[in-house]
Amino acid sequence: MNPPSPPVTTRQSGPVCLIEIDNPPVNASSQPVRAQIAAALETANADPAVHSIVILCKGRTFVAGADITEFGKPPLSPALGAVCNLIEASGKPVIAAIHGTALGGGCEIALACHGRVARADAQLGLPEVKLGLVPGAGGTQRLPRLVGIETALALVSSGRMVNADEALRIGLVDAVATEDLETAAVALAGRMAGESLRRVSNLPVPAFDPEAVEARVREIERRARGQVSPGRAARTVLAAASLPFAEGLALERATFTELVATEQSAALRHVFFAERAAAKIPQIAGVAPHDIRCVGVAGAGTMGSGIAAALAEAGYRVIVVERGVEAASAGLGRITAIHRRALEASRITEAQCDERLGATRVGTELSDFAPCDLVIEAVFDDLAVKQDLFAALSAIIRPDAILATNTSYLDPEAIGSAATHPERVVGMHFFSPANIMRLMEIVPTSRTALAVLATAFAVGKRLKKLCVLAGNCEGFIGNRIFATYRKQCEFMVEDGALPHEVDAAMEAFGLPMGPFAVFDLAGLDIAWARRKRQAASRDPAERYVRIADKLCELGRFGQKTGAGWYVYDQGKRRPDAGVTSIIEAEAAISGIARRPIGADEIRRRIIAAMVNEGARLLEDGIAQRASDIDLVFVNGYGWPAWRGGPMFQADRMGIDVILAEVRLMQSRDGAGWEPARRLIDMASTGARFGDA
Ligand code: 3H9
Repeated sequence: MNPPSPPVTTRQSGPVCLIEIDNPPVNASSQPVRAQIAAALETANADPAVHSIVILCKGRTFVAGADITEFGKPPLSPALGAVCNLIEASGKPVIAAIHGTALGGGCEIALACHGRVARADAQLGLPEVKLGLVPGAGGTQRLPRLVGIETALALVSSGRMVNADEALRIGLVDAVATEDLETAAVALAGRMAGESLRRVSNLPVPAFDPEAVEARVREIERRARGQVSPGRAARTVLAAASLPFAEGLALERATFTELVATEQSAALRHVFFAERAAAKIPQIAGVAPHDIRCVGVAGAGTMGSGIAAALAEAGYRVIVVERGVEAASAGLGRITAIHRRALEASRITEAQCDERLGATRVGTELSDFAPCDLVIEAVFDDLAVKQDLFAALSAIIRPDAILATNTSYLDPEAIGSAATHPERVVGMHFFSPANIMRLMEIVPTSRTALAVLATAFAVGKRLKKLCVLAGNCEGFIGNRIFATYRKQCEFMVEDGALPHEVDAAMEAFGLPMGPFAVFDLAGLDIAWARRKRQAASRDPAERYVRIADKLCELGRFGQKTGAGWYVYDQGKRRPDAGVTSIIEAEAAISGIARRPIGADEIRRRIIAAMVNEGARLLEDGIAQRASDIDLVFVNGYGWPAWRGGPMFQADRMGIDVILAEVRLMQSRDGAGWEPARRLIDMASTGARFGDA
C-alpha cells in the first residue's frame, strides 16, 4: 500500500514556487496543513531560484476554513494566525489562487497573501460567527484594511459570502481569472516579483464615519437576539481602526479563545455537524434518484404557492392546478407576488423574475399534470380529499412519475394506498411559508421505493432545503413534539403561569416569539378542530386543559380575529384580563391551586416535555438521530441555533435533571407523561444524546 500523500506539496513553474494544499474533502487548515505550509514557505524563501510563491488548492475548493473538529481540543501548533503572519512576512511575494470557497481560515490565508486572484466561480467569506466565533487568524484586522470598516463589519458580523465579482469590486481580490487560475496566479506572481510587497497589516484603515459605524454595531448587537458572536465580531473589526495591528490581533485571538469555549459555539458547531449527518441516509446511499425536471403542485393556497415559487426558484418547470378559474388566478397572484417581492428586494434581477414566472403555468385541469415527473399535493388536509386526488392523478401521470403529499398530520400511507403505484408515493412535508422555511420532513411509507425516497431528498437539496428523514406517525417529528410542548404550556397556564409569562421566559431563552404568541399567529381554530376530532378516542385519564376550547368558543381564534390568548390592538399584542379570568375559573374547576411559576421552571418543563417525546421518537425509529430532532426545531420552529436544539440542551442540563422533571410531570399530569424508556436507560448509564 502506498503511504498517504502529504497534504501540502510544492512544485515549480519557472521561478514561481507553487505550494499546493490537498486535504480532502474541503482542504481545511488542519495541523499538518499548517505545519507544512510554514515549512514550504521557509524553503521557498531560502531558495534563490524562487522569486515568488503561489498558494493554491487541489480538489473542489480553496481552504474552506480551520478544521472545526480541532475546536474544543488543546490547540496544536503552529496556530493558523502564526502561519498567516509568516505568509505576510515572506520576503518573496505570495499569491493566493482561489477557487471554490475560501472561508474562515481559508479567507484569512488569502488576506495574509500579497496578492489574490480568484476564479470566476469562487466565493469568499468569514462565516465564523455562524459557529459562535470571531475569525481567529487575522481576518478581523486585515479585512477592514482592505475593504473598509463598513463593508468588513457587514461581512464579518453576518458571515455572508461574496462571489468573485463582488470580491473584486470591494477590493478583497486583485483579479478574477478569466482563464486558467494557476496560469493567472503565476502571471500575477511574476509581475509582483521584485516589486515592494503590499502587506495588508501595513495599510491604514480607510476613513469612516465613527457615529454611523457605532450605530451599526449597536444594531448588529440588538439583532443578534442573545447570540454573542455577531456583536463581538463587529467590535473586534471596529478595534482595527483604533489599535495598532499587533494589538488588534491580540484582541482577536483573545476573543476567539474566549468564544470557542462557550456553550453558544458548542451549540452552533453541533448544528453544523448535525446538518451534515442529516444528509446521510444509509438506506439510499448509492441509489440513483429519478431525473426530475417538471414538477406539479396540486393546490395554490398559501402552501401550494410557496412550494411552486420555491420550485421555480430552483429551476424546475412548474405546473400548478387549482379548482376553478378564480382560485387559479388567485394562486397565480400569490406566486407572482412572491417572485416580485424578491425582485423588489433586489434579491433577483428582472430577467430572473421573468424566468421564474415563465417557468410556471397555472391551470384548472388535473390533466395538466400529465407531463410531470413529480406532483406534490398541497390541498386541504382531509384524508378523503387527498385520497380522491391521488386516485385521479394515478390515471393521469406517467406510471413512473412520483406523487408526494405535503400533509402535516394525516397518514401518508393511507393517502398513498389510493394511488395505483403506492411505491411511488412519499411525504414531503414543507413548512410555511414554503419558499422561505428551510426545513422539509421527508416521510416514506412502508411501500415507498428507495429510488423515490432518494428523489425526494435530491429535490429537497436542489430546493436548498434542510431535509430530515421522519418516520410515519401523527405529526411526524416536528408537530408530534410540538403537540406535547403545546400541552405542557397549557398545563403551566392552568397551574399558575400567565401566557405572557411563558412567552417572556421562552423569548428570553432566544425564541423570536413565545409559544402563546405563536399559537395566536397560527390560529387556534385548527388545533381546536383536531382536538374535537380526537375527543372520542382520548384517554379519559389524560389531563385535559379546556382553556383553549373556551377561547375558541368565544370566537377568539388568535391574531386573525383580534383576540386569542392575547388581545390585539392594531396588530399590537397585549395580555387580556378576560383571559386571566377564564384561566382562573378553569383552574378552580380542575381543583388546581395556582402558584407562581418562574422562568427557569417554565423552560425546564418545556424542554423536558420535548425531550421525553423526542426520546420516544428515537425509540420508535421515527427520528434517526437526536441531532435530527434538534435540526427540526432550529429550522422549522424558530429555535435559536445557538441553543443547539432541545436534545442538545438536555445533554447540557443533564439527562438525570430531565428525567426528574418528567417524573414530576408523570405524578402531576398523569397518563401520557410517563418517562421514555430511553431516558431511564440513559440516566442509569450516564449516556448523552450526543454520544450516539
Ligand atoms: C475558522 O476558520 C476559524 C478561523 O478563523 C480561525 C482559526 C484559528 N472543518 O458541507 P459539506 C466537512 S472556522 C472540518 O457537506 P459542501 C463536513 O463535516 C471555519 N470539517 O460540503 C463534511 O464531512 P463529512 C470557517 C469540515 O460541498 C465534509 O467536509 N469555515 C469543515 O456542501 C463536506 O462538507 C466554515 O465555517 C471544516 N471547516 O459544502 C466553512 N468544513 O463528509 C464550513 C466542512 O464527514 N464549511 N467539513 O460529513 C462549509 O460551509 C461547507 O462545508 C462548504 C462545502 C461550503 C465548504
